[in-house]
Amino acid sequence: MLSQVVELIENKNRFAITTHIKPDGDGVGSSLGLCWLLRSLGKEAEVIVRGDVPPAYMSLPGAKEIRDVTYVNGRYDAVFVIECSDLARPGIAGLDQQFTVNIDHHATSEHFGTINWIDSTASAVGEMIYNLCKAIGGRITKEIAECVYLALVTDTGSFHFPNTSDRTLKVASELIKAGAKPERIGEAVYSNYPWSRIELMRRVLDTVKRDETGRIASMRQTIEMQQEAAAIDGDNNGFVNIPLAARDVKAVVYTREVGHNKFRASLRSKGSINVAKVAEKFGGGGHRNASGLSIEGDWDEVEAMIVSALAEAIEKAESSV
Ligand SMILES: [Mn+2]
Repeated sequence: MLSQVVELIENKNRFAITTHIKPDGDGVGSSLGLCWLLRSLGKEAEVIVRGDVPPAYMSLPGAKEIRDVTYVNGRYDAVFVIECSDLARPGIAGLDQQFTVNIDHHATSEHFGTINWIDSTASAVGEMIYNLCKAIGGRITKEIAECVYLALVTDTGSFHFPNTSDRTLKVASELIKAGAKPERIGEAVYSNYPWSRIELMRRVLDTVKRDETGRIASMRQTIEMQQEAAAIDGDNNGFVNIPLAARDVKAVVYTREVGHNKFRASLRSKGSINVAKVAEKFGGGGHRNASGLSIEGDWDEVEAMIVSALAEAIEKAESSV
């Protein structure tokens, strides 16, 4: 919990921060925000991530110093693990030998850390980093503000997803006061993609279809499409939300081929339709309106199973109104 994290930071000096592989805006923004907070408190801190950081987040202060590592190769008093469901998600060997601090806002997170601070009421881990800064008596520097603001913007869909609360906007307001520039960060995130994103989008959207009710949309991404588009990690960020823009569409499943008969699926929904529950049926997890899972099998069958689970979730939501 928060008090344990505060006590740890007050008593120790050398920290590393990591997040999941293929990090999103909350993963990168929160990790860097925490890094700047620790440094502002006179501590040694660095961010270590397996693989590349998406270009959309490279303009953040400190992003260029993020180290790409495959194993924990420094000596730390503790390693913060941001937004990971388990200790394998960062893809970094040796984390199990470290004193780890699990910080997450997903209720489904395993309590894998030596310390676990889970706040499922937070819109983003970024909001938790802000709370940590306040709890420890730190000052929101311009660097912290920019990193945490990006985390909030990306995890709340620019402040319109249902996780957006009055607290989220209050925090965002404080971050702007501390120097975060919404226009600059918005442009860096949303108007800064390589052309390969557009090429990939064209191919993925070509597969979009609806079930017979017209309320569930599905679309696919093959490995071949990625190659044809010369896509890089993060190029497909947010694709899953595109079909939700249609009035009648209540839920979306977006499956990506990751190997032979192996898929990663993202689920999205509107209103009270709970796709976290749907993902859990298949061993995944997430939030009510945004979740994900991994699955193996014949693509058509796998997709049909998920679509029928989504249909059940829609019925359930409607019958409880
Ligand atoms: Mn998040």
